[in-house]
Amino acid sequence: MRRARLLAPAVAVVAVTLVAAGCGGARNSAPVKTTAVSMAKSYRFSPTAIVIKAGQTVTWTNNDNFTHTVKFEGQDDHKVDRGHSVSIRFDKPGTYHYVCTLHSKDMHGTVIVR
Ligand SMILES: [Cu+2]
Repeated sequence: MRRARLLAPAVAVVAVTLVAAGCGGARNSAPVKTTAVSMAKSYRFSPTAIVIKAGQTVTWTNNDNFTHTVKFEGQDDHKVDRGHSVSIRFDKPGTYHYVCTLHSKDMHGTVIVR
């Protein structure tokens, strides 16, 4: 049923490394309560920071004309072509940072799991 669940145990590992990385995701805008993230134009994830509940699945959809990726530390890089999406389930509370490896300088985001 939930294929993305397979990723959950590995995603949980990210939390350990993120603690060491500190809270670099802090920005002016507060995290948005949603499970839908768009890869929009201007090379950014929108919203940049989201907050969800443990057990929820986040879906990234590429609404841009270019291919982007979703890569959490210690995880596989999920390539998302234009018009496609990827879903990842988060079972453990924590703060998870991710990047688009193709545009890692500009495209990064945060998933806060409560
Ligand atoms: Cu990108």
